Amino acid sequence: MKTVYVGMTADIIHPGIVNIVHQASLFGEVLVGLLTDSAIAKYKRLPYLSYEQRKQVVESLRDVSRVVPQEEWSYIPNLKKYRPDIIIHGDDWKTGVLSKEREDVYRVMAELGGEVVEIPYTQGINSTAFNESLTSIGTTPDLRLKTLRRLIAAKPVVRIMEAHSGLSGLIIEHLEIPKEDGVHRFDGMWSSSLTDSASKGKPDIEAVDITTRLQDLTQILECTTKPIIYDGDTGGIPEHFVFTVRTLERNGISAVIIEDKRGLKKNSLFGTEVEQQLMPVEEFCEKIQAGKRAQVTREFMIIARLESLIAGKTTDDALERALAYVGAGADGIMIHSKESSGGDIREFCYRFRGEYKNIPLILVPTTYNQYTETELASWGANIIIYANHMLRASYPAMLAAAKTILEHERAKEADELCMPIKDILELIPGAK
Ligand code: SPV
Ligand code: MG
Repeated sequence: MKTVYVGMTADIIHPGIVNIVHQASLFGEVLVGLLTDSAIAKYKRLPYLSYEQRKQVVESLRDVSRVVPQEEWSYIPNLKKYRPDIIIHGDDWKTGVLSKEREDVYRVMAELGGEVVEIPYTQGINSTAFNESLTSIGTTPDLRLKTLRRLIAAKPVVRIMEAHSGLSGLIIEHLEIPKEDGVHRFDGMWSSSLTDSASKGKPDIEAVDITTRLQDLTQILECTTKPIIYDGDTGGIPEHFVFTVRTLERNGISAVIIEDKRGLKKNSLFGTEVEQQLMPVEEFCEKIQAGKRAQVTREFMIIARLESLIAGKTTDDALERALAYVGAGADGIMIHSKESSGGDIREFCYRFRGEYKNIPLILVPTTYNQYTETELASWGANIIIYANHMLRASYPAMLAAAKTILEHERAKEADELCMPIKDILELIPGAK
């Protein structure tokens, strides 16, 4: 009996897949290489179903003999490992992004003495089209909430961008840039206290309450599907924090980050220009524990944010606190600094990683922005947050247009600073 290899994601089992598997079974025993979350994450969004769920579905297909993980986007490592007699693929890979992969597969199968069989692609049915329509239907709070942990497990570094409105959320939801190592996109959104406050003309001092911030968040939730990390400031008193945790979970937010400051909170990027009081370690641990006790889902994350470096304290102080917070149940650590060299952050990361290999580490490189995501990941970071860039980019653009109109006493000159009317009309699907 020959072995026939078929690679697939199988998030949605449709007649096109059933057809390929059936065709494969006519040649021999069907070995399905099921792409893992990390194999998929380089090129596509994470599937809706987890690997285990997809495996369960594929194993139950009549024509499938065995399912093995395909850990890479490329078929090559598995072809070398399992040495199938035949690999079967839809003929849609002759052109487009998969054409290079097709060449490699032909070469490797020839080396292995095997064969490549291409079968006609089922017109009008493919997973990408299904995925697009699923995205347009939306997501559920439960599904969205769980996605952050899956992304952390699947990706070398999770890329998060600040959103403060539906419109900024839409950019983050849809923007994609094809690069050599895959398709780059933002993995999720940061609900920033700084930009939520600034967009309301308020200072970043916890003056905008959670009910008000949830109104902005609701706009974002309505038109996006990606996970959200909520900037919880100090979290308030523990008795209030427990309600925040449940409110966020109910809305499908994946994580809250709370910082270990007390008294009147001022924005961290002021550093020691303003008084930044740190909370005693025990007290902050109690707040984390209260939050963990209150949470209903298993997947929600409470991340402890260290303000030691912001308050002019040492890396030793930050590390000591980090260990205590992890001990208290924090699901991740965010370390912040306004130093532009990044040296203090790097030192912290190395020392923290010396203690904990796997606790998620979050960085917000606003001032030390010369480092790439790959460099920050090599220090041990799992999540990079671009904390304020959508708002900071929009303000100068609005200001320039307003200035031009004031100066010329008409709007003609502002046109080149603005998107065309046609584009704004068509920006949101379904407007016509
Ligand atoms: C925010 O975006 O509100 C933050 C990050 O908390 S920072 O402004 O750098 O403190
Ligand atoms: Mg903040």
